[in-house]
Amino acid sequence: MNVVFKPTATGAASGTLSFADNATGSPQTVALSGNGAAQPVGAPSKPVLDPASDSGVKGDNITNINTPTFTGTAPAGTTVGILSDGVSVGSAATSSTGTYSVTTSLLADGSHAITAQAADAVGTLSPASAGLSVTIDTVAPVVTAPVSNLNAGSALKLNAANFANSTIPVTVTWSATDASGSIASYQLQQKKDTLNNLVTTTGTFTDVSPAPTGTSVTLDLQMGQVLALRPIVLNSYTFQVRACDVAGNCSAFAGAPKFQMLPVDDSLTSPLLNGAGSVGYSGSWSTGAVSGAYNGSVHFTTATGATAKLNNITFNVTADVAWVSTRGPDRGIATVTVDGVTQTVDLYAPTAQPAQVVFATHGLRGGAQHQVQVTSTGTRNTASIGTRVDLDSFVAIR
Ligand SMILES: [Ca+2]
Ligand SMILES: [Ca+2]
Repeated sequence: MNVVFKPTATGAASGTLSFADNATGSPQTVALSGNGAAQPVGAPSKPVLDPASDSGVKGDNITNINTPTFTGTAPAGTTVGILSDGVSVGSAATSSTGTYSVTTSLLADGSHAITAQAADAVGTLSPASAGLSVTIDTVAPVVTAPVSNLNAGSALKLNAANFANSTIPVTVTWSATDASGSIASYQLQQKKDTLNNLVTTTGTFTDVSPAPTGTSVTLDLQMGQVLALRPIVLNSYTFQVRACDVAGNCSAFAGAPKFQMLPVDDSLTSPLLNGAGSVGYSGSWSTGAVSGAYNGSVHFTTATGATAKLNNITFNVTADVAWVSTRGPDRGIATVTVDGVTQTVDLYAPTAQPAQVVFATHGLRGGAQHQVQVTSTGTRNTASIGTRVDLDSFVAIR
């Protein structure tokens, strides 16, 4: 019989070997001693961030869970330690089937190189595993409140059966920043309150669908109506937006002040509602039907220097005013003056285009008076065959 004494732990080791037989003096014992050499321990597999610890987008290893769990495989009987940037942040025994699962202590926000290292029963360490880059992000984006603007170059969508349901494009814009990640999504919500024939209906916030993919979206908002011999319909809109980053952190909603959409039709030569606008004309203006115009008709002039001025309007919040007109082959050039600043608007187009937003001014200060006036110049684009200038409506968000 041959017996081999081979200590597996590092350093001096001893033992006894006993022989038992039926002879006198049995058992006989032989002392054993020797020096053990360290047995290599295999490196664990590269750590995997447990999907339950990978918040927001799955599989991107960007998470807001700052005590994440990592899993992998390692030699059975070992203890696996997880290191973040080389510093131990947790350990656990490897299962009998050679798997490990370690939940770390708190990791600071930022990017970390995560490695695993196994130790056997006597503390012999394996090489470190391959590293996994993980980003901890617990900070939500910061988002600004949305701003709503009317747009020159857009057009109304007329509802001739019910002008109050005609719409005007409004561009809602906001901004967002995220310190350590990137923005994954926005949630824009709209609330519409309606005053219809003296009855107020208060809306609730609902998501604008589809959800915006950028920081701006253009929506067709119902204009309402302030027209003689019709029920007054005034819509007020409130927008709020929040941003969520790829780690799943969402900002609070940032809300804009409620604004009212106020159409001031050309027909309103005196105010129907206190502060809700009218148009003051000077010079020679006529009225006429235009198919596709708001309320079906416009004021128009070819007289040089004839003016149409937005009067009797109260601006409650930072406001925009749009001038809605007709473009066409016989339309001329007008100027628009806002608080003393004058711009030129050419109404020529090769084909007739009613209900066009030909001008919009932005950011009129709330609580202040503002002068908005259209002036016919009596001039025209060389392509035009006329100098006619139409006032279909002013529209304010106020
Ligand atoms: Ca993630
Ligand atoms: Ca009109």
